[in-house]
Amino acid sequence: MTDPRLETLRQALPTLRLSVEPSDLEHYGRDWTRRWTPAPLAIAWPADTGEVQALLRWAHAQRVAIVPSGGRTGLSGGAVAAHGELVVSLERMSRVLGFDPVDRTLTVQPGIALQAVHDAAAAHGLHYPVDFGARGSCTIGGTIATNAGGIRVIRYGNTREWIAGLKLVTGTGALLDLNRGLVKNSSGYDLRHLAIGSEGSLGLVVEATLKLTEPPLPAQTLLLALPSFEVLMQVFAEFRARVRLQAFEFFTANGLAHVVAHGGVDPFDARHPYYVVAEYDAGDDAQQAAGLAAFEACAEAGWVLDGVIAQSQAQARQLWRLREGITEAVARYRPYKNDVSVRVGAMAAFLARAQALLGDAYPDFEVVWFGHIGDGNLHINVLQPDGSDDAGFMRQCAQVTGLLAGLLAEHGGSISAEHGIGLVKKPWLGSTRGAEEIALMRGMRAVFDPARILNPGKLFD
Ligand code: 2HG
Ligand code: ZN
Repeated sequence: MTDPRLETLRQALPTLRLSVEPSDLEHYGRDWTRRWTPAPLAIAWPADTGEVQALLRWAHAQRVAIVPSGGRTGLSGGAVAAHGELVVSLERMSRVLGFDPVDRTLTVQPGIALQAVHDAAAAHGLHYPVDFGARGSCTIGGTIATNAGGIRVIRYGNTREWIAGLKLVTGTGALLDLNRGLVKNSSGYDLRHLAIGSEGSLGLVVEATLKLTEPPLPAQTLLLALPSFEVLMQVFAEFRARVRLQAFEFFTANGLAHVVAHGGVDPFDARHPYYVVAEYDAGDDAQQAAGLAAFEACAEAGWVLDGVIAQSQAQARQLWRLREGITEAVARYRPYKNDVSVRVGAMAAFLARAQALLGDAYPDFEVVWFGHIGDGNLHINVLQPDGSDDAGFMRQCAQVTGLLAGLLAEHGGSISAEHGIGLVKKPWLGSTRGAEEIALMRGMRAVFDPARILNPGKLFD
């Protein structure tokens, strides 16, 4: 450990676990983007809030940049450390600290995996409803830092809705206890909500009090094959009018093909242009009948090319895999990802324009489209052709993102729906946020972190 700054850290915090092992630097210096070469100064694993505070006081004094690190499943480069930063992994702070049956809250440390939160809530007969494919590895701290969305937003909203309290350590090492689990708190600025979605730029979450709810009703899962996106939106409207949706997710034939190549099972005999995995409340006969009626109405209208209603939990899981398996199935192509949103009502018009734009811009690249219909959130994965040159591919993708950003601005949309801005989308923040708004955000960052040590270079400069 030769860097003199690390020696001062050792002196300031003799008990802190630290590593400069090349394998640790490599592992903890990257996220799922795989576009930057990890080059952190070192990795630190604080054991508790006191160590995080001491660490940040030291970093503030020494002007050492910090990259907070959870499960590193992020897709925007928010957890990348490529410029000699100190990565602060919160994985040792992964305990459930408490459960309150009256408030129906679970208090956890930031490094706990989302799946472990689901399990802890279930052990008390309750439910934490934020959910998505990376549930096994992503951590609650990371979901808060990005205001993560996922597959249940249509019913439950984003992470923001489920945070009753937060403890945050700022860039000077100060500990803020934000909202303290209160339901009502009309006492000025809600800094909790400022911290949610701040991508580690205002502080490190060291504790979160999560709201819990009743477990969802038993659900019916179905997969529909559809001829066009316009029809898909009509089917969405029909289902939404007749049943209480828990999820309504779409993908296209090539996305399905990638998942099938990775062991997914296509229940249909032929491939179709669009697919939807939908899930709706089916707790009693009336709800089941309503779902069946929605399905029949869509079939009678000639909208459905094929369809299957899951007959068991195992089959429902198989259908879900076709949608949730896409990210992993295409990962080997190191896709350039866009994660954009428009108002739900503007989806069809936006998608038609975006598909035309990308069809022209990427005649030679395979583009995989999927996403969360009920939230107006499209995922666009541009697959890098095998053997192509990295820099050229990224240049072309960046150019097209510029065009897409223009289209989003026209439609009043956002360049990042749920993955965050990080490094990947930083150049286009201005397509979604006004110049005055960004200037205010910069000012807020300077208040929380006057030495600019918290995840510098992410979100905006
Ligand atoms: C999903 O909805 C995730 O599956 C990942 O947000 C999206 O890989 C992606 O682009
Ligand atoms: Zn998503």
